[in-house]
Formats: sequence, C-alpha cells, structure tokens
Amino acid sequence: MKIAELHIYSHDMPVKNGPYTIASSTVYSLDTTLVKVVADNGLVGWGETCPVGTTYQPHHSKGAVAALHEMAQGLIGTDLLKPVMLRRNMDSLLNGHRYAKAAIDIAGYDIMGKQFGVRVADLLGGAVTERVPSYYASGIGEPDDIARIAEEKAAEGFPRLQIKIGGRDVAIDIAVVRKVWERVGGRLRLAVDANRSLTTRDTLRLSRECLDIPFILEQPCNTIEEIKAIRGQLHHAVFLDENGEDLATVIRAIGDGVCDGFGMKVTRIGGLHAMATFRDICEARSMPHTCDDAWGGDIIAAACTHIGATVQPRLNEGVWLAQPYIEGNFDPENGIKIEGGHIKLPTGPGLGVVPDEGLFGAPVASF
Ligand code: 0XW
Ligand code: MG
Repeated sequence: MKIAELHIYSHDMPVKNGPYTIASSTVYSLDTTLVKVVADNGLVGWGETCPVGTTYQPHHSKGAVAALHEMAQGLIGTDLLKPVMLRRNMDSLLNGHRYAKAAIDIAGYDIMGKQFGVRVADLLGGAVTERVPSYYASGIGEPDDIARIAEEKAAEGFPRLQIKIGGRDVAIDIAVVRKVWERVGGRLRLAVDANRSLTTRDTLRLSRECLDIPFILEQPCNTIEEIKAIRGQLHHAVFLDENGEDLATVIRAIGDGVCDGFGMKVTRIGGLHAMATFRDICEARSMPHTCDDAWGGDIIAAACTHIGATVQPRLNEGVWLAQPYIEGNFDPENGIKIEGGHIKLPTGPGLGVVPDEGLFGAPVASF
C-alpha cells in the first residue's frame, strides 16, 4: 500500500474567547496545516500540525507547509505499511522539521488502521482505557479569575489543571497559585507552567513560597542547564515540556536526572511512531507524561487521544486538547470532545475522525 497522492491544506482557526496568552506568546488565531494522503488502493488518511504561534517552539505554520512541500514529491511511492521506512524516507529528504513530518506519520497511521480495520490506539500497542483523562490549561491571569476557572474545571470533572504563569512579577504568579490551591486544593492535580519564562531566582522563590502546595513545576526556565543548576534546591517535581525536543534529548534529560516527567507534544517529537517510543522510554524509567499537542483541530486531537489511551494509568498525566478554545469540529459526527474532563476514544478504524474537507477550501499544494 503506497502513497499515491499527497495534498496540503492551510486552515485558519480563531481562538474562541481569545486571545490565549501564555508567557511565550499571545495568540488570536492559529493557522493549522493538514495533509491528506491517498494510498494506491484508494484509502485516505489525514494528518495535522498546528504550532501555537511563532514563539512557543522553533516551529511555525509557514515552516510546516514549506517542509511538507520539500518532502512531498519524494514521498510518493513510499510504503505506508512500514512506518519506520516512512520516517527514514522523510529523514533522507529533509533534516529536522519533526513537527511537519509528524503530520505525514499521523496520516500513515490513519490509513494503516483503515486498511486493517483497527484503531490507531491498537496499532500503537493497545488502549488501556476508552475514557482518556484530559487536563485544562488556563491562560495567564489574575488570582481571582484563575481561581474561578479552577473551581469551574474541578466541578466539570477535570482530574488535572495546568496554571500558566510568567512574564510578570513572580509575586503575582505566587498569589495565583495560592488562590487556586485555597479554592480547589486536593480536588484536582496541579501543574504550574512558566513556558520557559522564569529566571532561576524566581523559580526558587516560587517553589520556596509555595512549599505546602504539591504542584508540578513545568518548564520553569528557558534551558535544561538553568533547570539543572537549581534542581537540587527545588521543593517541587519538575517536568520538561519545550526542552524535550527529540528522543535523544529525552534520553539525556532522564539520564542526567534533570526532570521527573514531561509535557510532550506529538508533533514536536515527530509523530505517533516516535511518541510510542517516548511512552516506552518513560515507562522504563517510571516517568509520568502528557500526550498533547500545541494546538489544532480534530485530527491532531484524535492522534493525541489514541496515544494517550495507551499510557499506563499511573504515568498518564492526561491529554490536552485545544477543543475548549475552538468553535465547532472538523468532523461534524465524531468530532473529538472533552466531557467531564475526559475524552471518549473514537471507535472507528484509524483515527476514527473524518474531517469535512469542504471546511479547508482548495489545497495549497497537491502532489
Ligand atoms: C497547554 N499546552 C499543552 C497548550 C499550549 O499550546 C501550551 C501547552 C503547554 O503545556 O505548554
Ligand atoms: Mg507546557
């Protein structure tokens, strides 16, 4: 079963009740990139990659389109039943750009699932749950506003809340964390995500002044080196997110004892094949982790949900979806939704979602 056609689409998604603000970016609308892969037996698979703006990671939407453009012609004829070969072929055509390659990898899994009549979760090792835990991520906000959101999300059934901090006086961030804990302490698990923005000085102060609050400190500083320098003085578990750039870095970070877990993005690591390897590395060292992406619609949401369904429950920190910030779904029938803080694993073959491609207009390129 070989790649016969490849179509690239760009689609603009305004942020519902936007903008969405994190320390590294403020975004009003996100430009997602979709790929439709058609196999020589007529089966169709979809992939998606959607950087959350231009400063969150070294990824941007125009870069995704350009990278896909660069590889597309050389991918025609590649065997879709051999995901390792597909990855090697992509690497032979373009160095790096895992976030763009991920869209092809996801489309490949979608087609493979359809060919064998099984779900992507089962191709990735097997679902351990049909109801995948999610978590809610706030934007940057004032203590009362974020505490109100925390209260709402706890009531909705989210098992975990990620509070965004950074880009201002750390005293305000400390007040946010304390207010949230006062309101919902013990009702959901907390992660405090600075998105690379804190100095080591402010990270130490945050941890020291919130000694009694059991949160995870996510990506506090810009580099692994900064985190490593203060790791021994912190009172909180540390997760890497943006710094977990590839499998080699993940292995190095675990080996160096720099972190206690990861926020991981399916596209950053290179797609579902690499994500399954990451999951297994984490399992070997008992590292909890998320299975997220930075943004995007039903295709990437389904991909994250499928891999998230295969993670051992004690290590599963949840699947974050942009869905609460997006109006509508690409798939009007089986679109991915968070209900009661959890996501129902789609039942159809492959990703189990079929986008209404009329939403995307004409492809920006076809091969
Ligand atoms: C909360 N997320 C998963 C979504 C935003 O893109 C940022 C990200 C994170 O944890 O950094
Ligand atoms: Mg993060």
